[in-house]
Amino acid sequence: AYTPTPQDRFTFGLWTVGWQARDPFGDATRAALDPVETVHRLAELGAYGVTFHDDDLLAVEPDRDKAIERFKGALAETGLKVPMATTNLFTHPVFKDGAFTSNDRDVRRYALRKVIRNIDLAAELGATTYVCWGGREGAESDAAKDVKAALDRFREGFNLLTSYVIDKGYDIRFAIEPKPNEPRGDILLPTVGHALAFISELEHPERVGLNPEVGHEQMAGLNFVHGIAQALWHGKLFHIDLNGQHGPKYDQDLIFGHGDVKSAFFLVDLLENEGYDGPRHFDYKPLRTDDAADVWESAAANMRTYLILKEKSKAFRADPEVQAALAASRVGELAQPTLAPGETLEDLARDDFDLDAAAERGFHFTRLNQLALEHLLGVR
Ligand code: GLT
Ligand code: MN
Ligand code: MN
Repeated sequence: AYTPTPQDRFTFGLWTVGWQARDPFGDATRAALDPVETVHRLAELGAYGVTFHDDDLLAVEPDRDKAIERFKGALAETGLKVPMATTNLFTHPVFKDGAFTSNDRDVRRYALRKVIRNIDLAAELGATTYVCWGGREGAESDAAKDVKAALDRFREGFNLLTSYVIDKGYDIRFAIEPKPNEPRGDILLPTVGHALAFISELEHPERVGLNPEVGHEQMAGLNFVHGIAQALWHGKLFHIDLNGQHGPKYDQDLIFGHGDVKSAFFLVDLLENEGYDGPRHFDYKPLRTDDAADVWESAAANMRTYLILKEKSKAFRADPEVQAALAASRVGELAQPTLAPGETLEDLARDDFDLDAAAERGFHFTRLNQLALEHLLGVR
């Protein structure tokens, strides 16, 4: 029942299973993975697709043309899709002060060229989402970055890129991935909310949405489920990075569900019931302590956990006690407009409202919360 199939639309970045586990304090604990092997392994595990940074393709074959040819071969052999691609604008030392918002204009121009080259490949491979994670777009000192100018340059970058895909006739939309900090002390467009506001200032806002990541909002102490609900409300959930995180600390990129599992449950519940139809993309890192074989177990664990939570969500929604509890908590009443059709503010004055009685009414949220927990713990 928890065996994934391509219909589940699970996707993985090459850089996830391919992470060699270098961290700021230690060397790699695993060998480089051949993207061709990754494609085959993911297909065997039941994934739908694979995503990549331009540089990920070069993990074992430095010649770009040859690397692309080998990658295409693996895709053709397995039927794996490429729904999304992105650019590495953070590893090379040239990006130490960012890419689109580097103080160095030459770097900004190089970054745009690098993105455009990979957009052409993304379009060729059929990707419809292009993710932009502003890895090093930020600062450690408020004196070092003119934030208003940086946002101007960020906007200039997105305006140029959206015009480019429109001119080329590419069926590609951009998805901004917010993150509050790491590797920079502070990163621009740090949360879902900041990114949503930024998008409304663009020339082609309809071409730009979000790729929120579970851990990135949770690093900032924010409620990821609420962030996703608002992104959906704005029609901006173009893509999603699923993983796990234990609250505000460094970016853990744990397996999906291996962080805040209750939040993961309500996230799956939201995605499955509120019409998100994009890929379920895992952006996690296999533990540094895992060996080469464990990596594939960890990839499978992401999908299995998602499918378990999906089943839990169905059982939760179908449970008559949950339905009664939802009604008792008047959750559905919030969908009712506050004024009836035709009513005006003047009609409010005529309300027959018993202030004391309303103040006394409880919402019974404890019961709901406990029911959710019991479903999650498998005792219902
Ligand atoms: C990097 C980052 C991720 C982003 C990737 C896209 S790169 O691994 O930690 O959150 O989604 O650039
Ligand atoms: Mn992350
Ligand atoms: Mn991510």
